[in-house]
Amino acid sequence: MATSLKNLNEYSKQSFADISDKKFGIVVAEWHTDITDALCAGAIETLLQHGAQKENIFRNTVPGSFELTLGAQFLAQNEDIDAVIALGVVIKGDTKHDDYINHAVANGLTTVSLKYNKPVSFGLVTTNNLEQALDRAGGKHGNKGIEAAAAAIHMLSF
Ligand code: DLZ
Repeated sequence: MATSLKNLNEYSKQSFADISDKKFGIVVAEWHTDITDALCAGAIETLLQHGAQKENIFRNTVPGSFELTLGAQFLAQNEDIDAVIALGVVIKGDTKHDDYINHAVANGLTTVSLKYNKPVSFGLVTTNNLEQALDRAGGKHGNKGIEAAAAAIHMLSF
C-alpha cells in the first residue's frame, strides 16, 4: 500500500465500457475545499475524457467527510444514477477523530454500494498532514479524484 514516489493515477483503460449514457453522482465534502475541489475537477475531467456527458454528471456537497455516506446514499437510491463517487480529505490531528471518520466512511460507502448494487468509489484522501493531501490532489502523487472516477468506470464495465 506504500505510495512513495508513485503516481496513483496509473490505471488500465483496456476493459472500460462505453459510459456515454451513464449517469454519475459525485458527493464532495466541504472541509479543505481547496483540495476537494481539485479532487472533484480530476474526477469530472476523467469522466468526460472517457465519454460521459456533462449533463449526466451531478455534483453535490456535504459539510464534512463524515456525511459522505449519507450523501452517497441519497445519490445511490436515485434509480437514474449508475455510479457514485465520494470525495473528501481527512487530515490527522491531535486526536483520533480521523480514525473514526475514515473507518465510518469506508464502512458506510461499502454498505451503500452493496445495498444499491452500484459502484460507490472511495475517494477519501486520508493523510498525516496538508502537504500529503496536496500531493494527492494534483501534486506529485497524482489526483485521487481521477483514481476514484476510474474505479467507478471500471466497475460499470464489470
Ligand atoms: C470535525 C472534523 C474534523 C476535525 N476534521 C475533518 C477533516 O479533516 N475532514 C473532513 O472532511 N471533515 C472533518 N470534520 C468534520 C466531520 O467530517 C463532520 O462533518 C462533523 O463531525 C459533523 O458531523
